[in-house]
Amino acid sequence: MVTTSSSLDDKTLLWMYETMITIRRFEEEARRQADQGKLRGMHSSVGQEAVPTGICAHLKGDDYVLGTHRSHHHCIAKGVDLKEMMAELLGRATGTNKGKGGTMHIADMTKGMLGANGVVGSNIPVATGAALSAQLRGVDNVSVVFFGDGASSQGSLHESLNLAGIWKLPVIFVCENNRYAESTPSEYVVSGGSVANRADGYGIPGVMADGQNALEMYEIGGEAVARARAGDGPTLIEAMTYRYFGHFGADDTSLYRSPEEEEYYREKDCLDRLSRHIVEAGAAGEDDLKVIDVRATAAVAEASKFAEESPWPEPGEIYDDVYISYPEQRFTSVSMGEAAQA
Ligand SMILES: Cc1ncc(C[n+]2csc(CCOP(=O)(O)OP(=O)(O)O)c2C)c(N)n1
Ligand SMILES: [Mg+2]
Repeated sequence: MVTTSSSLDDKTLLWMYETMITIRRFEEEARRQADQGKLRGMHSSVGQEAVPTGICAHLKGDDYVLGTHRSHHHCIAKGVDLKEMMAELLGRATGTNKGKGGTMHIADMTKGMLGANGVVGSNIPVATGAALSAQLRGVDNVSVVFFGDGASSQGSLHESLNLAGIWKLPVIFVCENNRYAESTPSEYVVSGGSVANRADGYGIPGVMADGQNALEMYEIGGEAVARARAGDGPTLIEAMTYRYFGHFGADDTSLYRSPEEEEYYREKDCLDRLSRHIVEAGAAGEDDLKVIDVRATAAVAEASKFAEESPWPEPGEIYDDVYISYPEQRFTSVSMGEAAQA
C-alpha cells in the first residue's frame, strides 16, 4: 500500500474523492438513461474511477488526454463539463460535440480532452502526435492516453511506444487492464505476462499499478507526468482494475466470469478505500464526505435536467463540423485531373 506523500495534501485528496464520486454518480445516472432507451452504446466505467483521477490530478488544463469507447471517467477527471457531457450522451445540440459524437466520442478541446474514440487502439498514435506537437513547439505540455488491455495488442501501441521511445516524447501510455476485452480474459491474449513488461523492448519505464488504489495511481502518475514534463520521455503504466458491469448495457457477465470473482474485486472498491484513508488520515470526516457525495449527486441531476431540456440538433446542421472545409481554391480553381497533370 502506498501511503500519502507530502505532495498529496488534503485538498488534493478531497479533489480526488469528489472527482471519483462524481464519476460514479454520473455513470449511475447514464445507466438509468440507457435503461430507459434514451442513449445507446454506453460502456460504464464504474470500478475504474481511480485510474484517470490519480493521473489527471497532475495535469494542467492545457495538457492533453485521449480516451476510448469507455471514457466518461477520463472526461470527468480532465474537467469536462457534466452538463455538456450528459447532453452529448443524449444527442442534444448543447453537447460537447453538438450531439453528433455521443457517449463514445466526447471531446472538448478547451479542456485538453482531445477525444474519446470508438475504434479500439486508434487514439494511441493521436496522443503520440499531440506529444510530438508539444515537443516541436517547445512547450511543456504532456499527453496522456488511456486504452484497454484488449487495445494493448494492437500494432498502434507498439508503433507509438517505439516512436515515443526514440524521440523521448512527453506521452504517458496508460493501459486500464480491467481483465477483459469484451469476454476475452487478458491473461489469455497478453503474451509475455503483462502489458507493462512490453516497455522493456522499447527502452522506456513500464510500471504495474493497483488501479483500485487512488493513492498509488497518484504516486505513479506523478512520477510519469514529471518525467514527461522534464523532457525525459514516455512511461507505460499498466493499471490493474475491474469494470463492475458488463462490457456494455446488455452484456451478461455470468457467461464469462463468476460471482465470486466479481465480489472479490468489489471488496477492493477504489472509492471505499479512498474514503477510509481520508477519514483515517484526518483529512475529513464521514459527514464531510457525505456532503461531497450529495453535491456530486446534485450536479449530476442538474446535468441530466439540462440535457433533457436541451434542443435536438437541427437536421440542416448534419454536415456542420463533420468535414474539414479546405480552402475553396483547392477544389474550385483546379480540377483533380488538372492538379494531377500540373
Ligand atoms: C478496431 C476495433 N476492433 C474491434 C472493436 C470492437 N470492440 C469494441 S470494445 C472492444 C473490447 C476492447 O477491450 P479493451 O481494450 O480491454 O477495453 P475495455 O472495453 O475493457 O475498456 C472491442 C473488441 C472496435 N471497436 N474497434
Ligand atoms: Mg479491457
